[in-house]
Amino acid sequence: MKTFYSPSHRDHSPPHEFEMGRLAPAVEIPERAERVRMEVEARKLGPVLAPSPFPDAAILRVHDRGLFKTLCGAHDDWTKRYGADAPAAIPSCWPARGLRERREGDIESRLGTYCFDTATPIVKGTWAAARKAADIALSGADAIANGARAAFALARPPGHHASGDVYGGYCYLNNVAIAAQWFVDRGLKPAILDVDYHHGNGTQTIFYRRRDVLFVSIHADPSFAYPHFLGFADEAGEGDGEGFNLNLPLTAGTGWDGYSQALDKARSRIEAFGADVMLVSLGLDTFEYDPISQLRLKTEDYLRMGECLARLDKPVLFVFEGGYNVEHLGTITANVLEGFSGA
Ligand code: SP5
Ligand code: ZN
Repeated sequence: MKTFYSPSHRDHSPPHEFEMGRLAPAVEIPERAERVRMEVEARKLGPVLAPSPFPDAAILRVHDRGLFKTLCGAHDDWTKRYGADAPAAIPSCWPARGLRERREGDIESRLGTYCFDTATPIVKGTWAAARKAADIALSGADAIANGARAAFALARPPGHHASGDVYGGYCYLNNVAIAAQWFVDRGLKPAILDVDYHHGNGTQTIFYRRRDVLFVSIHADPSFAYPHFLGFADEAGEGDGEGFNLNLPLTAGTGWDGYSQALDKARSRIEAFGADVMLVSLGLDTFEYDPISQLRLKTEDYLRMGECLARLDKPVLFVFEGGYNVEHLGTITANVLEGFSGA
């Protein structure tokens, strides 16, 4: 299996996020992708390749131009306003009900308009890394379109919380959605399965009114888990998209028994949809020792997850998302890939 990777992600290394009224050490850190790359190499799962450059147009099929331009210029705009040693750019005021969105305002108003949380800081290297992560996902899609049975987009920063015009949740550009749209534009019918611990609110929103892309997500119930405002079981799609969104929320503490039942439901829905290709938003924060999560998958369960995905018998593009136990992250990620390849 080909893995696509770029060292550009290392320059996206925000020291902090902001939560519970204070700066907290970031958990979405460069070491995450480095651990995974080293494990892929150590276990000889296949070549690790640099991505090819794809045009901005492939990203603008999914993302709003105002968001794209804001992300691209945010670090410059922020440091012009607050100085070269300013802390990372994080919004502190949002256009909630009754206030006006300002898509062309000053940097504070644009961060509030385009970002939904305080956990997604922008530093000097953020844009280059996010842009390259999209190239990584597109390079993986291209490998699949050229006949590969599977590819792994080792993208960082992650993407599934970013919608067409809102970023957040450590995500800036929605890598998996960009790749799915690229498949659609080549006449293919993609299904997205999101196995990250957190609901993929961005991906859901992008495809919510469409039936050409199926979105299925298995995640911790938003009644207690981030992103809190989307991901409930009654969200089935709207208009043309009705019936083409499936959320399978899980209670805290769910282990492999409950998880694999949800995986079986997801597989049947994808089978019935008749997808040509499957994209897996591969978050590894379902792990029992993840520092920010409350599901309980064990190391060996990830081998089973990979085997289970292989049973669908479709080409698969794995796109890396969350997962924050850096010590085990390489092992559990490689277990999914190896389970898939060996099955
Ligand atoms: C891609 C992805 O997995 N994004 C997850 C974003 C979750 N952000 C907020 C989680 C709040 C949990 N508290 C964490 C404490 C660590 N400082
Ligand atoms: Zn997550």
